[in-house]
Amino acid sequence: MHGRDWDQFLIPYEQAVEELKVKFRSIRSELKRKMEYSPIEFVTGRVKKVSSILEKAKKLGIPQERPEEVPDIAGIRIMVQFVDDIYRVVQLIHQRNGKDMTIVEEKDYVKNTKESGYRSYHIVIRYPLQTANGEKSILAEIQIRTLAMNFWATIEHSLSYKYQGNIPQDIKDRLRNAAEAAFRLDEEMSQIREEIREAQRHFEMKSNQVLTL
Ligand code: 0O2
Repeated sequence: MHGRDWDQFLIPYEQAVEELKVKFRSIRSELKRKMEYSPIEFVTGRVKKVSSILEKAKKLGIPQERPEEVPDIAGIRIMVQFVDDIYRVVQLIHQRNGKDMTIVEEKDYVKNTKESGYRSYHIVIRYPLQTANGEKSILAEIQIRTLAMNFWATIEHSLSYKYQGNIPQDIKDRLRNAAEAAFRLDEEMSQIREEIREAQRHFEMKSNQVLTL
């Protein structure tokens, strides 16, 4: 595929990322407006770069002429405050299964931490789109993680990029320690979750009062 073909190929993936961001952000704002607890803190999304698609296809043994089999060309990330919230979001996605999305694969790297120290919950979905040329469905990956997991993964990802995947052993060891610290932070926060939630509710109610004055 050449430049313009890739541009065309990526159009539905861009559309899927935009639609999925709107859908998950809407869940957050709907729950907030109903003064209910939202397990979703914030949502981001990206379309994978062409060079990364080709690299990933190679790694997964996918033929270059079938890039649509790469599962995470469209990627959505949902950040939550507490580990329990990850499973609440997973439940929300299960409820949508067979409706506006179909679950293809799930990987729980929260319970099964990766060798690197990486933790997150991954769900690959098949997502149908209405395009100018009719219906088309594509694969998308949803990653769900706490703020602490996201902090660690973002730092580790940039170091991995800097060292082209070969992070020196001493830095790897420190990253594993940092992952352990992030795990403990999540545990500590979960212990005082109710205390934190009460403070946040109080704060939100106060800000709403100021806004309506
Ligand atoms: P990018 O730039 O984020 O898109 P693998 O591909 O072998 O690492 P696996 O088990 O095939 O992982 O899983 P999956 O579900 O496809 O997850 C791959 C994605 O998860 C990665 O995408 C990362 O986003 C994230 N991820 C997995 N392992 C790690 C890790 O050790 N550190 C960090 N920071 N992220 C990880 P890409 O395509 O590698 O990168």
